[in-house]
Amino acid sequence: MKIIVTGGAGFIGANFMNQMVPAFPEHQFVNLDKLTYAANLGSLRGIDTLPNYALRRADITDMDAVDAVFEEFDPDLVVHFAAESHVDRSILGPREFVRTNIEGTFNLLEACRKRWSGDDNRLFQHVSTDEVYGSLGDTGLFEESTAYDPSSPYSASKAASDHIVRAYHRTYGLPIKITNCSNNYGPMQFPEKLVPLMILNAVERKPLPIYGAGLNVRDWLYVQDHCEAIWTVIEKGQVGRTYNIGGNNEMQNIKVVDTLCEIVAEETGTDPGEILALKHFVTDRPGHDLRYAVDATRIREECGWEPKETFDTGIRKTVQWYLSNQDWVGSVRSGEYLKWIDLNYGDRTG
Ligand code: NAD
Ligand code: TDX
Repeated sequence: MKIIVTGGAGFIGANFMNQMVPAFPEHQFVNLDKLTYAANLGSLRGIDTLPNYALRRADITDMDAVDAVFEEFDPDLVVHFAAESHVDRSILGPREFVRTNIEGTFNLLEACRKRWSGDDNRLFQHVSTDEVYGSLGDTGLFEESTAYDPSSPYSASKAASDHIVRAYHRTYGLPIKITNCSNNYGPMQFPEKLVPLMILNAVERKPLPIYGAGLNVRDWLYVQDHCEAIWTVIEKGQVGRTYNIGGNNEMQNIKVVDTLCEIVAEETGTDPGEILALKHFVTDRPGHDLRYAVDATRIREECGWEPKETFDTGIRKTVQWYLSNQDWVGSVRSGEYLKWIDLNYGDRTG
C-alpha cells in the first residue's frame, strides 16, 4: 500500500510512524505535515532514513499543496492525524483550529473524492477524539451512539470534521472509518499537555499548575496502544463505522499529578515531599469538561483490540523517557514554547 499519514511529525503521528514504518517494509509511508510548533522531526530519527519513508512538508489548508502530494503518491490509505490539538490554545486563538481541523480535513476528503472510484479498496482513516461527546457527569460512558456535544473550539472543530467525514461516506460513498480516542500520554508529547508539562516542571522544580480543584477526570491511554488500535481498525473495522478507543483508566487530574510527582521523585532520588509541594491550584479552564470515560466494547468485540499497557507501567515508561531524552526536550522548547507558557500561565497564578 501507499499510505499518506498526515501530522506524522506530531505526538501520536510520530509514534505511529515509529511503530509502523519498520514493521511494514512492504508499504510506502508518506508523512504529510506542515511542521507547526507541535511537530518535531527529531521524533522520527531512526526511521526517517528507511526506504519506505518520505516527508512532504505541506499545509492541509492549501488544496493545491494537498493535490500535489496526492498526485505524486496516489495513496491507497490516508491516516489523518494532522490537527491543531491543544484545548487551551483553541480558547486563546480558535481560528487556526477551524482552518486546520475543519477546512484541512475537507481538503483531504476532496483530494480522495476526486481520485477514488469508491469500489477500489481505498480508505480514509480519520483520527478523532472522545471530546466530541462533551462532558459526562459522575456516571456513564461515551458510546459510539452518544450525541455530540463539544465544549471547546478544539472539540467543536473535531466534531465538525467527524461530521463531514461521515457525510462524505453517506453522500459520495467515500470509504472512511472514524476513531474517537481518549487522552493519550507517552513519549514525544509536546510539553504543553498535562503529563509532559508536569514531568518537566517537576524535574526543574517549577510550579505544577492544576486547573480548578484538579477533580476533572480523563481516561488515559498509552500512545502506542492508540496507534495499534488505529491499525487494527484499518485492518478489521467496518467501512463507514465509528470506533471508540479508551484505556478503561479513569483518573482525576490531581491523582495523575500526584502519581507523576512520586515517580519523578523516585526516578531522580529526590524527597517526594519536595516535588509534591510544587502543586499549585490555578484559575480553571473556561468550559472545562468534568469527566471523559470511554466504552471501548465495539473495538474489542469487532476487532479484538485491547490496551496492553496499564497506567502504572505506561506512566513510569513515560517519565523515564523524558528523563533520558533531554536533547528532544531541549529541541521542542524553542522561543515559541516559552512564549506560550508565558501567555497561558502568566496571569493564572491565582
Ligand atoms: P500534535 O499537536 O502533537 O500534532 C499535530 C501534527 O499535525 C503536527 O505534526 C503538526 O505539524 C501537524 N499539523 C498541524 N496543522 C497542520 C496543517 N495545517 N497541515 C499539515 N499538518 C499540520 O497532535 P497529537 O496529539 O499527535 O494528535 C493527533 C491527532 O489525534 C489529532 O487529530 C487529535 O485531535 C487526535 N487525538 C489526540 C489525542 C491526544 O490525547 N493527544 C487524543 C485523541 C485524539
Ligand atoms: O497545566 C495544566 N493543568 C491542568 O490541570 C494542563 C495543561 C491541563 N490541566 C488539566 C486539563 C484537563 O482536565 O488536565 C487535563 C488534561 O489536559 P490536557 O493535557 O490539556 O488534555 P485535554 O484538554 O484533556 O485534551 C487532550 O485529550 C484529548 C488532548 O490535548 C486532545 O488533543 C485530545 O483530543
